[in-house]
Amino acid sequence: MKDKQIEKLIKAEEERQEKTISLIASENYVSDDVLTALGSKFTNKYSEGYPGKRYYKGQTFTDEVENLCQERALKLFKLSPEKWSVNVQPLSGSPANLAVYVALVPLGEKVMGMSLDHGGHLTHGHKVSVTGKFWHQIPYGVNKDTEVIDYDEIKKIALEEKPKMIIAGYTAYPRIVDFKKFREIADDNNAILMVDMSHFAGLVAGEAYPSPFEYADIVTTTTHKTLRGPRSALIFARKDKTQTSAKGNEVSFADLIDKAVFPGLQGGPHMNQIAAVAVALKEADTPEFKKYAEQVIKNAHTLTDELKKLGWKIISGGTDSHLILVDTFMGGEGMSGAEASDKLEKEGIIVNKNTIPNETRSPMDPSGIRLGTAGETTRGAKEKDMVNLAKRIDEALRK
Ligand code: DSN
Repeated sequence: MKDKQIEKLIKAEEERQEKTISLIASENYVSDDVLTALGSKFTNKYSEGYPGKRYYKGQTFTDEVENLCQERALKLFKLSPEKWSVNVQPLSGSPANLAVYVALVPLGEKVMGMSLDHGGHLTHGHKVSVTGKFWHQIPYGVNKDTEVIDYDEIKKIALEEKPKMIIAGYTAYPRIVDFKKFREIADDNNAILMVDMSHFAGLVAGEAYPSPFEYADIVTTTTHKTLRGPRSALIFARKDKTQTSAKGNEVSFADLIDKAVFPGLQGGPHMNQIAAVAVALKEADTPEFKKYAEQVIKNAHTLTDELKKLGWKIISGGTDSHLILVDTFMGGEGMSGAEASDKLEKEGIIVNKNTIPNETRSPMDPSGIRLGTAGETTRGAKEKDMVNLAKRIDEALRK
């Protein structure tokens, strides 16, 4: 590179990644092919619109790449193009979720999402996010004692509040979500069911975690977590679902979402990113990826068990996914999540501090840390490595 300053920083970051262990549950390591597509000359091209309906000329190959990305996304999640559409243009997870709200939920209406400290995402209606400013969040959480979702409680809240949309799928919830129960609750209240599968999309692709598609109206996902693609997002919509427009016409959710993404919220899609997503979707549609997804969960189980043996409190008592939430504060006997993540970084283990259910501290200095096994599994880690890793984590935290 001619720009030596940036070249140096790229090299330094590469070295940092090589020398450290990332247990950040939302991170992963992409293939060289994904990087090649990301760094390709598709980045030079403006393509506002959708395949066959662009505003600028010169779209022969952008159309092909976007169509291919859509086909691969539907195929990976076993969806029929007659029944489902997918928008591959959202720049990342937050804009994808925002586009769904813009498309389907009138301003000021109620959206029911898990509260942040229980594992929900900011864009599920938290007050600091635009989704909580323009829409009214009805929060739900996990049971105080079991720390898992209490479906009866959600049913009760939904009946009282009658939200327009219910959101399932979280950013710091380690357990399997019962999408069927969410469907029943949504049906009882005539609500739209949106599943944000960002964290576990790769596990769904690898058939290691239940698929939400049988039950959801809308599924959003980022592509860079367990799915192991570049930073981007997808919005899937059931084609038979419609809403009545102001003019009295029935408009499909899919059309409303396409319009919300472009021209509602975004301009030209990042075609290099879409090409890279297409590469990752093909990589995820292989027997190797299925083995990978299974190993991610095996590793998470081993890491959880070993940490428990070493005396650490695991929220909900375990995990069914790649994600583990550790209560490091333990009611004052331990340390805050900020202190824990600092101690681990000194030993080359990168994690994020995280709130825990019924948090008593602040999000900047919460009671826990969140761990994930997606990245280390990509690097080839197996159960025995998790046993060693748990020991390293324990030693670092007790220093
Ligand atoms: N930052 C992502 C995560 O860590 O889960 C979500 O936006």
